[in-house]
Amino acid sequence: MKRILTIQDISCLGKCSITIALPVLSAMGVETVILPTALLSNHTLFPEYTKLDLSGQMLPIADMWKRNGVHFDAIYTGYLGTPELIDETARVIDMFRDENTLVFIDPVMGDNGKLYRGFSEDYASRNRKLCGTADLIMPNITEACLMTGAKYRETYDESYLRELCIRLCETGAKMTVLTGASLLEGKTGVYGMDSRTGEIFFYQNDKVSVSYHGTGDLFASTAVGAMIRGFSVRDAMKMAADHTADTIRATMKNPGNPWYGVDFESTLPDLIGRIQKLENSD
Ligand code: PXL
Repeated sequence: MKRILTIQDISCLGKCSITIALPVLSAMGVETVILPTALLSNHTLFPEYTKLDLSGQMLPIADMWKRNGVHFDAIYTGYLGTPELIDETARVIDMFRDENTLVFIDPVMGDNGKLYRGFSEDYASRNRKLCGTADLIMPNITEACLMTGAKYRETYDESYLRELCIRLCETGAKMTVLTGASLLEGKTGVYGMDSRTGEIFFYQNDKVSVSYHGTGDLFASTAVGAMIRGFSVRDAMKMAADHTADTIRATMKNPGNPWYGVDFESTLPDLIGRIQKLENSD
């Protein structure tokens, strides 16, 4: 079984980061080791939250793993918390990376043209540096603009997405996948570029009109899980986009209306089915 290390915060309430990555990756048949960067009472879209910075723990934990001879097939990072935590994360990646370790970075820091609460421009520039070390990065359009200095647009055409990808490839990341990228009215999906070949790829599905917190984390976890299970980047992105859209639709049916997160639990069986179906078609 492949082993992945995911480095993100733990938000105790409000499904996101590790509380999505761990169950999703486990369900996909990947051994998932966690390194929490911070412990929050709840995610930062609630009116208030507590936050304990765990930077003092990260290197002692990583050192202990090193002493115990652990190897990771992949490292996947998401919301980290502070510029210093980004630097600590970079150090942990350096400690464990070898030629067989894939590094996936989701530079979680904003949406709808704005940084999330608690982040400054410094956070964006450190994230840009971290992205430069990745095999694959998965920013949304807001995060892409924050890291490249490009102007954020609500409406755009394909040349805008292509330009963003070119600028993101300039960070040094081997592959860039823009999430929440729309090529047609009523559609959304991914638009990516391989920096080594300049090859473009995209996938679009129907846009669901509501937005829930944590969908970016569900998308990234699913895409990473599929790639680790051996699917091509294209197949992994398609699976993640379809699965995320289905999960949003399932969440809409919940009469409890969980504004603080998606009902990813209800679609885990479908996700396992997707993995098995693609595996059987090989
Ligand atoms: O889903 C991204 C995310 C992760 N972790 C925390 C957050 C957010 C987005 O707001 O606040 C703590």
